[in-house]
Amino acid sequence: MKRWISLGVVLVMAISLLAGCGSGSSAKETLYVYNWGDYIDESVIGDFEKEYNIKVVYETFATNEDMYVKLKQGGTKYDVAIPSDYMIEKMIKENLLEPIDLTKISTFSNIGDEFKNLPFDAGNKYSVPYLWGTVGIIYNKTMVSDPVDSWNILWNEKYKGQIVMLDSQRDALAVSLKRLGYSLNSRSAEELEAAKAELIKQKPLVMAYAGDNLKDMMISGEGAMAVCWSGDAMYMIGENPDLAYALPKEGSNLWFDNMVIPKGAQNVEAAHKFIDFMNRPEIALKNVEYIGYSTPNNEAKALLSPEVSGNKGAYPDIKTLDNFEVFLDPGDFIETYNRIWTEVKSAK
Ligand code: N2P
Repeated sequence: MKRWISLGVVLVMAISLLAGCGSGSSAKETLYVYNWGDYIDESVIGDFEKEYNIKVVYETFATNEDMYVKLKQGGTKYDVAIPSDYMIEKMIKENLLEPIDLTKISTFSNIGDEFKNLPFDAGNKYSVPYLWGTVGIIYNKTMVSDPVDSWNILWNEKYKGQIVMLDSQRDALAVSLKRLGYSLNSRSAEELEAAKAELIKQKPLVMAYAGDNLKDMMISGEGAMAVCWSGDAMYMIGENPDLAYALPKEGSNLWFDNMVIPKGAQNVEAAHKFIDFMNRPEIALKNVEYIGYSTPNNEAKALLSPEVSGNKGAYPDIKTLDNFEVFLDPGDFIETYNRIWTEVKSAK
């Protein structure tokens, strides 16, 4: 009797071992995705994994510059990344991207014309639109008594210790350049020096240079105003109705974040599937309803509540954004931007 039982145990063990081997040998396909922090509804990743039986390894970055350094130094295996306009322009020039086969992106037709074929990637040879927006000022109506219509308010002594700046090189310098009446794509060392001097002068008023954590500072009522991206503003207003979003009259940045396939990607096939999937109307809709950012996807936008799609903060008419500029890759002049930014950040 005992012998039969132990034989049975051995058999069961052998079968489960074999079954284990079976699933082990058909190792699941993997897709490596590199995106901004707080920039996706993670349930969408689960939906993709389930439908395609592909495991997604998802990692995040805080700025375009962080992402670039990581990809440039090599040794990464990202299949999809989501940089902004000027960084895509730079990466194309430096041969850091794989071409995208648009015949595999059937959902590309859902994208609005104003988001296709933009100068940083004419013909969308290397990138497919993901989200877009502006840079502006989020402020707390109960804490700010002055009108918020100019970048100047970020230099107002009255709000000392309650002003939050965006910890992002191009964005912070853009605020200072536009305030002085310069282009945010300036290639003048003098203009950048002037922008730097103003940011250093402003530092005693600044509560923090922050990234994704600025949302908490504003929602909690700790900060009176912050420079932020429009989608984050929509999210914050949803969490705290005392907040409002303003676009300064001096103009600002209009940006486009697109999905790309970095050179050296191991799973270009799955990358195409993911890019295609993200632009399905119901997926794009689920994603933007969760994060608050603006979709370039006409089909998804049509499914949004009129309250959201008609919100001028999230969906301004691009043609009316007069003094707005899209960032351009500064080429070699980037060294001046880098130096100026380091000097701003290290100034006491
Ligand atoms: C979200 C990052 C938004 C990127 N945390 C703006 N280009």
